[in-house]
Amino acid sequence: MATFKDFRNNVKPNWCPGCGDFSVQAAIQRAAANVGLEPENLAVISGIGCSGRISGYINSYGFHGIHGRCLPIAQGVKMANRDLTVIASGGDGDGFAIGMGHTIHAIRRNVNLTYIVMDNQIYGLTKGQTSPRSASGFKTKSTPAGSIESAISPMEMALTAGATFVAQSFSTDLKDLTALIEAGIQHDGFSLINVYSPCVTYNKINTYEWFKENLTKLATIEEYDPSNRELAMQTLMKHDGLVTGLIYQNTEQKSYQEHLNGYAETPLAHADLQLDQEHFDKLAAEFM
Ligand SMILES: Cc1ncc(C[n+]2csc(CCOP(=O)(O)OP(=O)(O)O)c2C)c(N)n1
Ligand code: SF4
Repeated sequence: MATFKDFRNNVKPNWCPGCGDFSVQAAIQRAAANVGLEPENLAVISGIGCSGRISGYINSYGFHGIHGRCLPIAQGVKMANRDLTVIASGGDGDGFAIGMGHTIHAIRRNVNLTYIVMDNQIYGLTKGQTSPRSASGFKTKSTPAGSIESAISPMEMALTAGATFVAQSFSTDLKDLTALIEAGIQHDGFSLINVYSPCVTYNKINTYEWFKENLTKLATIEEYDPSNRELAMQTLMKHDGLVTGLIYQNTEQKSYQEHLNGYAETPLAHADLQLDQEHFDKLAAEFM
């Protein structure tokens, strides 16, 4: 049986020392081993950004896609090969700016995969511009007088889009984050896990200390019930989204695959797709 070490490869991450993304990488590796996967059972699909490099740092199948497009690729991989556990991952810019259309539709489509967003509330790779997760007033090179836009609330957005699994974590809470990723992998449907993952180089506001002071663990809220969508929304609004833990899970709703009429028993990846001569000639004739 694989251990988390089997999900390591020999590529040294070039994240800045102290970047929150290191813990997310470790949590994915631990969760994959804890749920009994072998490296050949896992595909990690990422977008572009510092966070997007993660697919290259895990010993599994991987695809480093294009900016904001990890979800279309990840959904395609899962539809073509249901035997793979698929994790999509990227930054808050990747998922909530250029990729937001894909994020909302992937949530409501409910394909069985886990989407992990490394939310540092800034664009890291391009050297520190405002992201849709930056608070209004946030000063960066792209907003020297402070951002005049308000920040997106991804967890509230996910609930309204019909999400069946919504969770949030903080990268230093390795144990909690690992458990949430395990639960996300085991959830039969689309799971969104937003991870506060500080950018120590460009975001001097939302630091490790800032999160420690401002985050509330749902486990400490008496009578919190993650199956209650209304309570989840109220709690998010009350805490300005700054909560960690399993926010909402709906185990009743079927995944996209289960709904799909005619979804073949044999995954496309294992099907014999070779055309015999007769079929090839017939197809070719259509283009003559
Ligand atoms: C189509 C396209 N638009 C813009 C870019 C430039 N770009 C690369 S990464 C990035 C944002 C990175 O921020 P985020 O997704 O939050 O990830 P982080 O680097 O913070 O982990 C941008 C705008 C690009 N590579 N491709
Ligand atoms: S720039 Fe920020 S997000 Fe990128 S590796 Fe460095 S600390 Fe991490």
